[in-house]
Amino acid sequence: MKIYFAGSIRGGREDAALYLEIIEFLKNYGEVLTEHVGDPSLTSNGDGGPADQYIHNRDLEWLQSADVLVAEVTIVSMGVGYEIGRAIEAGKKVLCLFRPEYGRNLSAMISGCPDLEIKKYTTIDEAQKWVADYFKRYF
Ligand code: 6IA
Repeated sequence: MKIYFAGSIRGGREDAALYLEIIEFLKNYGEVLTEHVGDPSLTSNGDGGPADQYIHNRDLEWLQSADVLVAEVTIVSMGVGYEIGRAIEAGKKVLCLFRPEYGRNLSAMISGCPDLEIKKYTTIDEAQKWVADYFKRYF
């Protein structure tokens, strides 16, 4: 089982610690291809890393090889939205985790999409429960 975890990078790193916790839990179900998304040292404006074209092409290859995309969508991120769209076009299973109390409404292009599942949560325990439920149902 290959899992692609998506979370905001340039969209803002406020939830980086939460991404890490979700990634650690996802490891119970398979290989997480994108562990770096939870790396606390990865900042939204850091540089010195690989060129953007390299990142895009490498990430898309990983996405194509994944069985499932799990996306934390609370912080608005163009990259995460793009990955969700590409995953759906490729026929991948997509689970979105969203914290409504953060005070933002989810884009209609995500909340209105019939080809993915959105689970609302408040605590990490709840997020884990939704992940467990999703993997039990589909894999
Ligand atoms: O638009 P965003 O940067 O918020 O998009 C985040 C999403 O795109 C994540 O789910 C990642 O899979 C992917 N992504 C975006 N940037 C990177 C990256 N380095 N490395 C790996 N995956 C990425 C960004 C460069 C850094 C110096 C800011």
